[in-house]
Amino acid sequence: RPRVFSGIQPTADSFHLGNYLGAVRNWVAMQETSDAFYCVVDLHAITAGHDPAVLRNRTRLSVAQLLAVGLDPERCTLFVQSHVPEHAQLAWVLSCITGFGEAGRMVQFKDKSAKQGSDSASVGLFTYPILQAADILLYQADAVPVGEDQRQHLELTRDLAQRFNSRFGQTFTVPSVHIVKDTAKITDLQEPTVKMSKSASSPNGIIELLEDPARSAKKIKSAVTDTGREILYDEENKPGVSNLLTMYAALTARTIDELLEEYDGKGYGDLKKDLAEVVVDFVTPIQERTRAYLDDPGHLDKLLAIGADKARAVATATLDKAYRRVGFLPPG
Ligand code: AQP
Repeated sequence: RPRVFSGIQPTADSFHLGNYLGAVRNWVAMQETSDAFYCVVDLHAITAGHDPAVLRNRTRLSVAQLLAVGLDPERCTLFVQSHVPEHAQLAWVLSCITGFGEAGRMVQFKDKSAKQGSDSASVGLFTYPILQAADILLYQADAVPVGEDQRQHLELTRDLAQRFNSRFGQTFTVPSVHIVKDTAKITDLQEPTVKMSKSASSPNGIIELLEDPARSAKKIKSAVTDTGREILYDEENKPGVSNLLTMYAALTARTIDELLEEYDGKGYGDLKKDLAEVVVDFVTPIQERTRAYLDDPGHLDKLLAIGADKARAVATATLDKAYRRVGFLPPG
C-alpha cells in the first residue's frame, strides 16, 4: 500500500467546504487504499499569530471534525503535529539546505506577508513550507493529497528531498502531488475568482461545516452569480455558477454534465435552492457527530495518543537516518 501524508491547520473553529472538498474528502477515500498519515498541524498554526486557549480548542475541534467526516483511527494514523517533536527537528535540517531566495519565491508567503506587513510577518511564516516538507518527508510519503493552492509547496518538498538525497545519500522518498482536479479549488461565494479561504474570505463567501446550516443555505442563495441566465459550466465567464456546480456535483456524486442536463431551462435560483438543501443535508449529521466527539474529550485524547505513538514509530526512524546522514554524532 502506498504511504500518504497530509495535514490541515487548526486555524479556524470550523473547516470550510473548500478544505473538505479539496482535501479532506480525499483523505477519507485514501485511508481505504493507502497507509495514510493525517495530521492536525498546530506548529503551522502559530506562524501568523494566535491565542493559546483558542488554538487548544481549535485543535480539538479539528480532530473532532476529521473523525466526524469519516476518518477512522483504525484505518489511518491521525495525530497532532506537536505531539511528534521530530517534525520541528527535521525542519531545522531541511532549512539548512533551503536557499533564502528559493523560500522567498513561495507565493503563499508573499501573499500573507504582504497582507501582514513585512515587519509583522514572522520568520515562521517564511519557513512554513520547510516545516511542511519535514512533515511529509518524515513519513516517507509516496503521495500527498492537497488542494491546488499547495502545489508550489509540494514542488519545494520534492526539490528538498532530491537535494538531500543527492548530497547525503538516499534518505527520503520523493513524494508525488495528488490533486483531485474536479475540486482542487473551491472558490469564494462572493468573489468566485479567488479560493474560499479561512483567513481571506468574507463571512458570506465561505461555507463552514460547523455553522448553522440555515446560515449556509442563506449564503448559497445569495452567492454571486454571473450575467446571463443560463446554467453553464464555464470557469472563465461564469465562475460563480461553475463553482456552485462543482460543489453540487461533488456533494451528490453526480457529474457536471448530468447536472447541466437536469437544470437545462431552469434558472440560477433553482440551482441555488437545491444546492442549499444538499449542503444542509450534508453538514447536519457531520455537526451531530462532531458534537458527540467533543462531548467525550477523554476518548479524543486517547485516540490522539495512539495516533502519536504510531506516527512517532515512523518519524523517529526517519529522523535518526537523516541525522546520521548529515553527520551528527550519534548519542552514546
Ligand atoms: N478553496 C479551496 N479549495 C480546495 N482546497 C482547498 N484547501 C484550502 N482551501 C481550499 C485545501 O485544504 C487543505 C487544508 O489546508 P490548510 O490547513 O493549509 O488550510 P488553509 O490553507 O489554512 O485553509 P485556507 O482556507 O486556505 O486558509 P488560508 O487561506 O488562511 O491559508 C489543503 O490541502 C488545501 O489545499
